[in-house]
Amino acid sequence: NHRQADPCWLRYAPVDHPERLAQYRKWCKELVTPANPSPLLASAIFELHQGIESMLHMKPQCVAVPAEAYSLCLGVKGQSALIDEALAPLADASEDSYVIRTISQDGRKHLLMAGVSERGALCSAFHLLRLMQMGESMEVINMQESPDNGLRMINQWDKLDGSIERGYAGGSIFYKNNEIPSHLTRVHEYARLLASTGINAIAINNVNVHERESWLIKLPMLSQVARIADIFRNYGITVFLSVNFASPIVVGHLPTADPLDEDVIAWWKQTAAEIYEVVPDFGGFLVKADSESRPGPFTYGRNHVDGANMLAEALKPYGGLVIWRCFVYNCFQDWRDRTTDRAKAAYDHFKPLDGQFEDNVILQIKNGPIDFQVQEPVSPLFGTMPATNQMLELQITQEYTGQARHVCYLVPQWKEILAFDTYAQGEGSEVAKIVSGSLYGRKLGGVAAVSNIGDDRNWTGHILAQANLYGYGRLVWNCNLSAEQIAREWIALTFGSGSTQRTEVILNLLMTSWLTYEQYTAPLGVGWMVNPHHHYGPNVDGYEYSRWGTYHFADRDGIGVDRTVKSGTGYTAQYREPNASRYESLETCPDELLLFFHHIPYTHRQHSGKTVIQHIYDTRFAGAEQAQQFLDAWLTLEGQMDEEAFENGRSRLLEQAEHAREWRDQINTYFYRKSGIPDEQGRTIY
Ligand code: GCW
Repeated sequence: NHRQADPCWLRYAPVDHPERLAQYRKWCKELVTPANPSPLLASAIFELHQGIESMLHMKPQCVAVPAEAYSLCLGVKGQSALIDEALAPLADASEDSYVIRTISQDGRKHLLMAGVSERGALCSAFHLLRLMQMGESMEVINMQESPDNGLRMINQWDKLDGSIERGYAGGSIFYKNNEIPSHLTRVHEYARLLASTGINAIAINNVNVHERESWLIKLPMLSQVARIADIFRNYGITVFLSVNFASPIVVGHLPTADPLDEDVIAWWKQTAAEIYEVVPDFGGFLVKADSESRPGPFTYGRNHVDGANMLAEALKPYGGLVIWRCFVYNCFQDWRDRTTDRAKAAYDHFKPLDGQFEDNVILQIKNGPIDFQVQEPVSPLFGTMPATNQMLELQITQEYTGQARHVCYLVPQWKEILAFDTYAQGEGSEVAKIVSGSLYGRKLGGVAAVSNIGDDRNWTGHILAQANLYGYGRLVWNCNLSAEQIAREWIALTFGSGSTQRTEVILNLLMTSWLTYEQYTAPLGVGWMVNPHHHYGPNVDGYEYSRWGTYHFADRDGIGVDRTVKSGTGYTAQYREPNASRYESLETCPDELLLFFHHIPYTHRQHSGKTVIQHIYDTRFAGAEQAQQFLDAWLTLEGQMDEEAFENGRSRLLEQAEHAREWRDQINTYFYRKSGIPDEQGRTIY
């Protein structure tokens, strides 16, 4: 794939508004920077040059001392009195904070982009370029920015053979044929894209670490990892590796990986020392252990604390972190067993361990108790471990939400998750405050998400899926941005800020897409109903008699999973009040999660007044209809964007519209056959 990759939201389209153009040109004649910029600052300077040249068709003069009446001025704390004064309000703020300010001095005007750290400065440069692309005035600016989350991380599920687990946009940009390729142009472009949204960490291999990937932590593979780390470092992004807990056996040829074994402990310490020789600012390990048949401490009768702390001690001298995933459950369940509830697993495993983890361990918790479904409650583990660092894990790649073939803008879902009140410290204990660390005053925390990019020219397969990658970075930097605000930014940066019709069509499509997807797929929070393995397309009983613990229990009378204390698995008790009672009672359980928490007759009336069966029919029809409207609306945009983008959207929305009808009919027919209850409106159910 030698064609140039899509620049996505870093298009830097020429400014065509004459007044804005004149104003921007006035400011951008001169760029004041330190004389010998570090590589990271050099990235910021390069980016400013590239952006200005492309948007304004002029080359800024790079100088150390301002000479013009107007100048841009990029710098870092400690560089000059001017910059330090501008940064004064950020004295206690995070390293990544920055200000953008216009100031007058000695009869000259400066537009300062100043970071507490170099990374902050880079973020400020990207911010200014974003303002220009959005057509904002540069005349008077006075803003300061601090990220809400310390770690703003991306997880790649890329494998050394070049494939990507749950990847829907081509092959890996990191690996090909079991090697790290000699040309890493796409990785460089990716670093720019991520840095521009505020991302500061990345784990570059799949959490399922098999034989080959286990060797990434050792030379000679490690020196290849270092090449990737070099690229990301220049964009302020720290590289992590996913590790195989059984590495001492697989790589070290020891007879055991027991975390309390002396030789194992020494092996990891030695390995950490070697890693930091080669990658001095290495971020640390991401670990999937004792999960879905991956090795872990359980094999040796040890627990997660033993496993995580052993690794944490090895990394501690170098400032490295252990990010330990909580996606731990019994994946060999017997469907006949109605007492085991997969939703309860993470809480049951980890809650009792609160306070025992080293302070450089962070627990990474998936947003929901099951697995990135289109609708599920927030994991009750958030906030229940006040003495443990916690991080939220989201999935940008749309494993269960249309796999980049359907449009599903996920920022609204992520907003709901972050805003969920756990009541951990009384009202106002939202997930956002738990994972940022602010609720319990913890230094480490943040958000990680599974990436949706591959080597497709447009990165994400579906052009509209770029909005999810962009939106993720923006949202975890600032959780208060609205989903609409982020969508509007993305649209302006990607398609241009003109044409309100184009903007409104795309905005409406994005903003309604999550609900639409939910409407024609699995109803009311029950989840799954997908084809096993690849998870694409309808299959109502696909997982019903499997070992994965993901059942809907539909019979002729009703459907849903009884997770109440009163008569079910007791899962609702894992929530604090008032959430526990709200979910426990049919009267107060929110409609959209009804079948996640309750097994109910088809004739049960929801709060909306509709019976469950009629709701299923109505929403399946509405969702499929809406998917068709997405396509119709997109077709009105022909000629309003480049041919390739238009065609990409057209063909994918066409598939979505067809496929939504397939979902509609399979779900409706299934429930009609089960219940025997006809549609009140007499529409065709096969
Ligand atoms: O959602 C499931 C996926 C697996 C994935 C696993 C996990 C990386 O189907 O492909 O493995 O979750 O998160 O570990």
